[in-house]
Amino acid sequence: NHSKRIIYFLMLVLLVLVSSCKTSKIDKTSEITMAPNIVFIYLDDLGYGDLSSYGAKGLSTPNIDKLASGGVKFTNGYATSATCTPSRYALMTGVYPWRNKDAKILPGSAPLLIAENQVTIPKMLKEKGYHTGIVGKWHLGLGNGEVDWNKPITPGPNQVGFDYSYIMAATQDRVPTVYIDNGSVVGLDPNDPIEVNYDQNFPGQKTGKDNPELLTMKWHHGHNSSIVNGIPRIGYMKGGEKAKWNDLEMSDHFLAKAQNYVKEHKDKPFFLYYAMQQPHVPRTPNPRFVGTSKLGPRGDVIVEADWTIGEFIKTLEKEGVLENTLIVLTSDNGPVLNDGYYDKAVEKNGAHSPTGGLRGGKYSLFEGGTRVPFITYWKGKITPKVSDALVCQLDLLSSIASLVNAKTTENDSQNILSSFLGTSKTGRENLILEASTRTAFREGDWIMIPPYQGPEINKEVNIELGNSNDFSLYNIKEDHGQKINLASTMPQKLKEMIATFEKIRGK
Ligand code: NG6
Ligand code: CA
Repeated sequence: NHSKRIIYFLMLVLLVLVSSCKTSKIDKTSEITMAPNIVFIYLDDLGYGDLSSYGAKGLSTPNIDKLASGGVKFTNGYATSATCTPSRYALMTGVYPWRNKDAKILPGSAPLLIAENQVTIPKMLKEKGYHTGIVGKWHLGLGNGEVDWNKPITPGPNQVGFDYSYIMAATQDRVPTVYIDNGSVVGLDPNDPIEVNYDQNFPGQKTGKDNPELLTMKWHHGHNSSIVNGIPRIGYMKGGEKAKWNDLEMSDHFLAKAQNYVKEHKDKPFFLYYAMQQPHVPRTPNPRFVGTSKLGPRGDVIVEADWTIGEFIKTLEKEGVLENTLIVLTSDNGPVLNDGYYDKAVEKNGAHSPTGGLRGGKYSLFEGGTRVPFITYWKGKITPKVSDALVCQLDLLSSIASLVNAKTTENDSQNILSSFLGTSKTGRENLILEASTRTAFREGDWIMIPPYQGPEINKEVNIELGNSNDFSLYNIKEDHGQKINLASTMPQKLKEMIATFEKIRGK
């Protein structure tokens, strides 16, 4: 009897142990799958071929390559658009930017493009208990019209989902050339107020156009208004002397903010949108990085960005959150060599192909405009692989919603979480690509570009835009560089492509 009791007791203990073990396992996985930290590392104008893991020549990006080889490296990853503002709009909202007529490259004085009642990734994550932050380039407009840069600037990122924001308003080549911390210009002296104007100069202010003797970087086209740190910019700015950023320190500056953000928020799920400025113009590598590539400043700032990302990853590791963080690294649009300054990007390019052999580049409706490096990395969770799945930044909203179990109504943004995590080979079926409001259509291995009026080439930047009097049809699997137009030899395929495109896009 006594030994029977002991056996019963032991069995009970075993049962309790087994079941507690089981539940703790479930809890653990649900913890991991439900609320990982999410980090977007978003580069500016980084082309499909600009990383060594994507075939770059004359520069090396070991830190990003480590993410690529330890995560999913996509070969068919897209920004929605061939310029910045529309791509960022789509990334944040999951809405095709051509649905919003104002989603074009914005001046630094433009009003907020995202409606305050619109769904955004940070808003959706906030509802799930995340802390949300943005560090870096915003370029989605600020305020409701006239912005007074000397008062709290609102609405902005903090009104569309971000608990924390530390940003530059537009681009590195646009005024105001100041950092904005949760809506307030950093280091602003009230006795030296800032004024910004995109139409006319302020009396007596020097400009790149009239004062070439003051310039340390020469402008090639555009970029001849106010001079800041010897660099002529787009737009006019007056005052705010002490608040002006230091271009050479920008990468270190944003890095420190991103690192601090992780340190401060590591105990709770967080979402960080880390929007880097490289390799957009003006290319101003910190002196530590000058000459680190064979490509001049454009290559040097890519190396700088890579180092910076390495430091950031080290912080995630040191703070003990790397294994619970999903990292998405990609770029807002394709590459450009000369985007308005003489900086030797063209002369020193050598055998490097910034688009990785894709046709066109930034501003183009050809693939070089929108197909970009795209990497997802989640240590211990994502199995390394190269994926050919068709994925777009547009889909991050619905896919992340699915990851964190949030409600979303799928519209333009599709839930392709399994593709992003590398467990499915099929991404979306088709995608509308956009370049300066013109649109093209990809489905399967095919791309159709409708006829558009306008120059074939933007001569200033020397990029083919994708304008043509006739329809174009390419099989990009067999014809990586979109050289062979099959529109007239495959009329049935063309017809089908046009029909599906028009159904989505509207006539
Ligand atoms: C263009 C600028 C270009 C760049 C671009 C925006 C001129 C002539 N060109 O208007 O230099 O700033 O806007 O780039 O001003 S983006 O990546 O933010 O879309
Ligand atoms: Ca860009």
